[in-house]
Amino acid sequence: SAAVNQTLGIIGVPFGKGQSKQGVELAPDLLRENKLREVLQNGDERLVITDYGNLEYAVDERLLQQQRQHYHHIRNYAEFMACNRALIEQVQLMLQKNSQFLTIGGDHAIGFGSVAGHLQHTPNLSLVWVDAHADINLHTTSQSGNIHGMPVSFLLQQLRATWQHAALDEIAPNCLPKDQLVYIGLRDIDPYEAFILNKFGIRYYAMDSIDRVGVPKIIEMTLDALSPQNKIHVSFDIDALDSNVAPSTGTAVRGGLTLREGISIVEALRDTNRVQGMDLVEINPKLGSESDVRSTVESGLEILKSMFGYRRSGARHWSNLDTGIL
Ligand code: B3U
Ligand code: MN
Ligand code: MN
Repeated sequence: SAAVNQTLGIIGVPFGKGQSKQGVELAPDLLRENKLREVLQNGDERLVITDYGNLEYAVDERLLQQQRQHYHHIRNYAEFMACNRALIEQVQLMLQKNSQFLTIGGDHAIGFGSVAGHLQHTPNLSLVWVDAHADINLHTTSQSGNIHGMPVSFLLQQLRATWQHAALDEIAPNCLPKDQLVYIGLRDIDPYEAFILNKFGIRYYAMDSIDRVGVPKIIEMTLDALSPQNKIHVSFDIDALDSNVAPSTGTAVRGGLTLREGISIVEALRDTNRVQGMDLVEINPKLGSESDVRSTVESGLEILKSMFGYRRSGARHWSNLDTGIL
């Protein structure tokens, strides 16, 4: 049979404590039940998929103490850290054995551990954060106290100092330079987040710039901004998509990406052959009607299959076919 040239590790992270709505923790198993593996495989035997199941973690006294002493004003700090600490290890394990990995949330709080684990394996990393939200609050700026609105602040050199009691230098010494981050799809930015984005000159393409210049130009500018030698991590929040194609999510926002725009973004990034890690987060099957859940899951699977296998322009795996019939 054909030579293997792509290996993909999958980890489910059923973590929902970064926000307050029940249900996000069900998404990894729901995607599996909806044929995640078959969709990604897409008949191409050169892709070898290993599913590592769902992440487990344990909270310890040290984290509870950090929470009590320094972070009691935000919700579930200790659980957040325990989960992400485990994810940082898991991602490195997956990258030792696979050419790519996929992290399925859960809420976007796990974006910290997924990207941080990636950075520990591959220090020269760029991050594309596709989201309606910037998720860059500090514990001192968050209005909601929800940690899924803060993961990016744990990743950036210039912001992690605000988490000085979190021992980040122990669990994730490598961090992301601010010029290697690009946001796409933003349309619900808190005032203090806007201040942070502008103060540090972080590149972000909100929906208005996508409307003005279109997705191809946005991708061109994104890739121009990122180091061409770097591997890429794509953290995809399902709420980046318009709520008409992804209604079952905790903070749906209208006026988002069409499914085709979402697919175009993912295809263009994947065509760089530099995407080494991806997250898909914030699908919540407890929100909306049965048909809302179905369309949200289907949209999520379309996004994933465009990253890992399927091409709208036709099969890429002719080498698997019996071409002798012609
Ligand atoms: N920026 C707000 C809202 C929010 C962030 N991420 C989501 N919602 N999904 C916050 O709570 O920090
Ligand atoms: Mn998010
Ligand atoms: Mn979001």
